[in-house]
Formats: sequence, structure tokens, C-alpha cells
Amino acid sequence: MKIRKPFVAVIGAGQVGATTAQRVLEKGLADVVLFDVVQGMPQGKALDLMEAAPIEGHDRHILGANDYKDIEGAEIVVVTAGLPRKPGMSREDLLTLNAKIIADVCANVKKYASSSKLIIVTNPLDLMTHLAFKKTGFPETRVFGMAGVLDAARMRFFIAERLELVGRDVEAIVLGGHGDLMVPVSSQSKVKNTSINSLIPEQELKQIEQRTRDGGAEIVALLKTGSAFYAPASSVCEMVKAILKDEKKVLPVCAYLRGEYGIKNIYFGVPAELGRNGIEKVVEIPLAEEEKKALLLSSEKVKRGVEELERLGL
Ligand code: TXD
Repeated sequence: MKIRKPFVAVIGAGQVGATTAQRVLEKGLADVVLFDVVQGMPQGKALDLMEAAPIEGHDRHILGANDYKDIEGAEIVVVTAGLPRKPGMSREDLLTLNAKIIADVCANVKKYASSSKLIIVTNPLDLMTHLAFKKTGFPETRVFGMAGVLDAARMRFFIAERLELVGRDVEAIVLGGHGDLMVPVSSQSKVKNTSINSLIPEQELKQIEQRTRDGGAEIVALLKTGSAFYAPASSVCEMVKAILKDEKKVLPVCAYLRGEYGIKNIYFGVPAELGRNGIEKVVEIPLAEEEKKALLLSSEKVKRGVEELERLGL
């Protein structure tokens, strides 16, 4: 299948990778190269997706690949490659295994797509994004992670459900590290310019914030095997669209900080403008005192993670 530029390369053709490919194609955003180390699997998924095209009515192409050469010249590389935690495996074991995968992916991205924008999805998100930044040596404007768009979408849905509204009419923002210390920013959440604080009683809002923090775990518990992928894929696609269409849209992105929000030298979830060049600008928004404190606490956890990466020599 002939791939036309600008195209998106998706590394890892599992649940999130394949669904991201599907969304990019079916929204007509770009052609896609879907790469995986498992032989035949990305080709099978690519063929299946092409066979859906006559019905879906798009004219995009997708190529399944086991050879990194096929990602040559990609405009955006989305990295979903990784292993899930298995029974008996420690967090540290998983960190080491996924770090090795990210290092291998980065070596190939450097070789074949050295001017691409890199969107990291693999967990632990903030640390894998940090590692990708180090391993590629790309400027920080071209290496960032996806988490905040997903966490905010979850919060938007929970607010919409509570107020019996449509999710797209709700604005919400979630900042910080992608984990149990993420910071849902209720002070900036709105429905058509009305602050959420005046629509939902504080106690209920706290419950929505907690459900947002536990959003990933809630789905894992229901699915029993694997983790969320529909909303994660939509979130990646939103970022891909902002870049390809040079929207300069402000989205919560895992970005490298150099003192913004009083935090530096780590990758952390903050609002950032996404456009053709990747991160065009990190945006500082006003926060309530409590939110500022929560953000600093979350940043301490990410810092400890970066120290662990260094201690493990990764
Ligand atoms: O908000 C977020 N950032 C996240 C992160 C939301 C959802 C999922 N999140 C994480 O993404 C999740 O914890 C995992 O670390 C990744 C991918 O999740 P997915 O659900 O797609 O996992 P799968 O289905 O197991 O797919 C992973 C694929 C699988 O096909 C492997 O064969 C492949 O990765 N894989 C590799 N591809 C390329 N290169 C190497 N080395 C490799 N190793 C495994």
C-alpha cells in the first residue's frame, strides 16, 4: 500500500495503537504506518482497516510493518509499544522492560524519522516520555506525552453525566503526573462559561475528581484483561489533529518544564499549545492555592521516578 506524506507512524499495534490508527484514518487526517514486532499482526490489522474503507468512505492508506524502514519520513510517531504488568512482576521490573522497549523504538525513530514529532503513550507515561527525550536527543518541543487529554475527557464525561449534558459542552482540565496524584483543576472547569463550582456541590465535585484519578483503574477492573483504549486513542488523535492541522490548540500535554509552575527538568502534565512544530508554547493558567500544592506534590513523585530511572542506569 503506497503511503503518502505527511503520514503518522504508530509503534505498537495493540489495543491503543490499532484504535489510534483507525481513528486517524477514519477521520481522514493522514495515512498511517502501523508497526509492531509481532510478525503479520500489524499487516492483518492494516488489511482489515483497508477493507472497512469502502464502507467508511475515507481514502486514506495504511501499511502494516515489521521493518522500521517503513516509518522513514514520518511526520508524527505515536509510541504505544510496551508490555503490561504481569502477576509477580514489580513496578521496577516493568519500568526496566518498558524502558528497554522505548530505547529500541527511539534508536529507530532517530534513524528513520529524525524530524518527527514524538507522542509517547506507553506507561509509566511521564518517565517514558523523559526517557524518549534523552534517547532521541530531539528538542523538547518535539517529544511529549499523552495523558492529560484522556484524564480531562474522563472528567468531562463524569461532569456531563452528573449534569445530564453532552460531554463536548463541558470543559475540564487535568494537570500533573499521570497517576494517582494527577490534579483535576475544578477551578478552571466550565460548562458554557459557567464555572463548575457553581453547578455541582463541593462534596460531589470531590467525588468526580477522585473518580477521574481512578479512571484507568475503574476500566481495568471491569475489563479484567488489558486497559482502556477507545478514549486513549481518541485523545492521541486529538493531539495528532492539532499538529497536522497546525491548530495551535491548547491541550493538557506531558511537556518538559523549565520553571513553569515553579517546576523544572521533568516531564509533567501542563496546558500547551500544539501546532505544526509540536509544542509551540507551555501555557500557565491561574490555579487555586490547593491546586498549586497538589501540583507540587505530584511533581515530587515524578522527580523521584526520574531519580529511579537514573539509579537503574536507564
Ligand atoms: O494515558 C495514557 N498514556 C495511557 C497509556 C492510556 C492507555 C494505555 N496506556 C499505556 O499504553 C499502557 O499502559 C501500555 O503501556 C501502552 C499500550 O497499551 P495497549 O493497551 O495498546 O497495550 P497492548 O495491546 O499490549 O499493545 C502493546 C503492543 C503489542 O502489540 C506489542 O506486541 C507491542 O506493543 N510491542 C512492541 N512494539 C514495537 N516494539 C517493541 N519492542 C515492542 N514490544 C511490544
